This record gives sequence, C-alpha cells and structure tokens, in this order.
Amino acid sequence: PSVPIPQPPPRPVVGNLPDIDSSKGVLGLAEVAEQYGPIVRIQFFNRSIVAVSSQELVNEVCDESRFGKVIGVALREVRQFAGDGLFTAETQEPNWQKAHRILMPAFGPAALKRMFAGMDDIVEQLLLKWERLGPTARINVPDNTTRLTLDTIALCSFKYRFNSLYREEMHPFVGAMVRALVESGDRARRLPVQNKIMLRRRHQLEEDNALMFEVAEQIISDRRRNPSPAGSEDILDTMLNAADPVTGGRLSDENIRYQMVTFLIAGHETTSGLLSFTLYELLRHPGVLAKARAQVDEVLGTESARFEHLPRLGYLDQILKETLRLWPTAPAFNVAPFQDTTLGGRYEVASGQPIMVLLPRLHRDKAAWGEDAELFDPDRFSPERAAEIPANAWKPFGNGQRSCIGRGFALQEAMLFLAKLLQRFDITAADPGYELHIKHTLTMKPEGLVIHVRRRDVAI
Ligand code: MNH
Repeated sequence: PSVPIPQPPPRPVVGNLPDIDSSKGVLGLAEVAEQYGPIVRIQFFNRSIVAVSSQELVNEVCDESRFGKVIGVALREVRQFAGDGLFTAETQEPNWQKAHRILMPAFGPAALKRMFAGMDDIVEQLLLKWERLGPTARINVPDNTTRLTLDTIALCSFKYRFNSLYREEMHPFVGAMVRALVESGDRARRLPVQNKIMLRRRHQLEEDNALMFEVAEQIISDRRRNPSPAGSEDILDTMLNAADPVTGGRLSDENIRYQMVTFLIAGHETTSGLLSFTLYELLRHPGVLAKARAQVDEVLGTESARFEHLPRLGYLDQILKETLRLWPTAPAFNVAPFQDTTLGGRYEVASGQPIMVLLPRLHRDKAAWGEDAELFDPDRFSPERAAEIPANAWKPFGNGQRSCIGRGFALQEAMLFLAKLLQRFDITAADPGYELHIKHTLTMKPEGLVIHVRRRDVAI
C-alpha cells in the first residue's frame, strides 16, 4: 500500500519557499528533513524535489539500474558557464561520455603520481609564507586554503600559476567565478520573470562568463604556441591531444574551455572546505591531533614529503574521511528514477522526479553510524571498523559513474598539506571561543576560522 510523501503544508504559488532558510544552503533543507523524516517533498513554485536522508533510502537511489544523475535547478544555472563540461552535462550527452573516457585516466593513479610535484610546490609556498609571517600572525584558514587549492588545481591541470599566495586581491578569474556561482544559486531560487527583469545582475553574469572564457582561451592558445616538453604532459595536453578510445573523436575547443572552468570550480572550493573543516576538528580534538602528529613523525621524520610516504599515512586518510562525513563540503547531489517507481516499498515517485540526497543528514543517520553519529571519531574508518559501514552510508563524492573524477586528486592534495603542516608546525586556535559559522555557497566552509602556527624544532 503506497503512502503520500510527507510535505510541509504548501502556500499558494510559492509552495514551501517560506519554510526554507535559504541563507543556510542545503542545511536549510536539512532542517526541514530533520522535522519531517527520511523522505520529504519540498515544493518551490511549480517544481518539487524529494529529499532523502536515511542510509536505507539512499542505498536504494544509488542503484544505477533504476536511478541516474539529474542536473538540478542550481546546476542548470551553473551550466551557463560550465556548459557541457563533465559536472553539468547529462549522462546521455555524447560529450559527457567522450570526455569521461578521455579524462578518467588523466585523474588516475599514474597521473596523480606525476602531479605530486605540483601539489608540493604550492603547499610549500603556503607553509613558507606562514612560517615567515611568524607565530603571532592571524591566519584565516578558509581564505588561505582557498588560495592553496585554486593554485594547485590550475598548476597541476594546466601549468597555470594564479599566484594567489603572492597577492592580496585574488586573480580576476576568481572574482568572476565566485560572483557567477552566487548568482547561479540566487537565480535558481527566483521565478524566470524575476531573472529576466534583473538586468544589472544579468549583465554582470554575462561579463563574468566572458572573463572566465577568455582566461581559458588564453591558456589554450599559449599552450598551442608552447607545447609541453615530452614527459611533462598535463590534463590540458590530454584534452588537446587525446582521442576517445571508443569513437576516435576529440574534444572541441569549446568543450575544453568548459572543462577548464569546471575543474577550477569543482576542484577548489570543495577541497578548501575539506581542509578548513579538518583543522576545525583537529583543534577541537587534541587527542586526534596528537595521534596524527605521531604518525607524521614516524613516517616522515625529518624527510621532505614524497609520494611514497602517502600510503603509510593511513590515519590522516581516516581523519579526512571522517571530516567529509560530518562536513560534506558538496552537501547534496540529485538523481531521478528512469521509470515510475516505489521507494522504500511505499512511496511512489514518478519517472524523472528529482530526488536530492541530503549528505549532512545521511552521514549522521544513527541507524547506519550508531548512537554517537554526531561525534568526530576517525577510528570509524580504521581498517578493522571500515568494513562495518553499511553500503552507501558515506557519499561525499557522489555516486557511481557520475561520482567525483577529482576524488584521488583532492585526497592526495589534502593529505600532503596535512602531513607537511603537522611535520612543521604546532597549530592553535587564534580565537579559542570560536563558534562554528558556516558560509554557504554551492559548497560550505567554516567562515572566520583563524589559527596561529609556530615552527617546531625540526630540520626538514
Ligand atoms: Mn568533485 C563531481 C564532491 C574535489 C571535479 N564532486 C562531484 C560530485 C561530488 C563531488 C559530490 C558529484 C556531483 C553530482 O552528482 O552532481 N569533489 C567533491 C568533493 C571534493 C571534490 C567533496 C573535495 C573534497 N572535484 C574535486 C576536484 C576536482 C573535481 C579536486 C578536480 C577536477 N567533481 C569534479 C568533476 C565532477 C565532480 C569534474 C563531475 C564528474 C562527472 O560527472 O563526470
């Protein structure tokens, strides 16, 4: 027997819009879910989403024979500048399939090993800067880690230096990208007619899109004039030169520009959020911090970090995974059923109905994680205990063939940053009374988290 999906009582025209605190991004939806349970329908104007939050239901919608990714309202707006790049393309589009096949190896294990040097270059810049600023400097964590991750993805994927650590104001590309992302989110919450009449916003968005495209275009034409020497090929070279193993086709220049903008967007905010929340949790859990430090000292000692060290830093990997559990910096993704179907044995869902997986709630589902689900405990991911985690209870990188292509990249970069940081510095909270304040855009970050770093007595 089917039952209706719970829904807060809708108002005329706007539906549940007044029930959601849009300043809290996806966490605003999570609050509604907390009240209405593991499945809830939320209506905006004439569209509705079904939000699912329990491991039981998420496990079902992760079945790729019944459900697949849909581009939700916010991603549809992002598509204006990320086009048919991997993140915003439909799975059925030939350009998604082609780019997926061409780019998967470019983010695979052999490529990650080659990219280690670029990652180390930028982490080293950051830590040297911190050391020279000295132990009294107030270091804003999300600001610094955003500069780190942006510079890293640009250097590793197309040898471009934003040099964000050498300037007060970020590169103009960043301003354009951040404004465009914010405006995309705002547009997704407005009526089409509102979007049409807000001329200033529309023109700003067009200007920002043009600037992002120009930067990408410039990098491509520079590369054509100055090809990479043999042996130092990067992701841009792969995109310019590789042929699709199935069709033999190549990526168009337009599609390459979309992929470049996509990597910069997808590749930096999420990772800097991860690094920021990791430091936030380490400062609150001195025991975990001490254990992490002990492992770094044992594995690295006074050596410079090398690729070979990384697999031996398993506890750092556990810390990053546990941080992504409590703070999934890309907090939701959307799927839809291919056909009319029934969820959880009793909720009818129509073909094509967007279903949002609410990660902050899934990752705190007591049925999957235990009564202490709210507690930060990296031992959940220890080799002994990880096998107990139920299927699809942890999805910070999305699902199946549409999951994150940059997962290995992000974790390698985060691990390297953390290892070098702990090897070199003692870290303390600059404001011991800091209360978590999350800033929400497409992603989330602990705004206003500030630390002090003090050089340890180690020669590296
Ligand atoms: Mn990433 C897809 C989270 C780092 C590039 N990424 C996704 C999805 C999630 C996600 C969730 C699935 C979205 C959806 O289903 O609509 N990504 C993350 C997180 C981090 C991250 C939490 C860091 C931590 N991502 C990166 C990095 C890159 C990147 C670094 C660098 C290139 N991500 C992508 C791309 C996709 C994606 C590209 C789309 C993949 C596809 O659908 O083919």
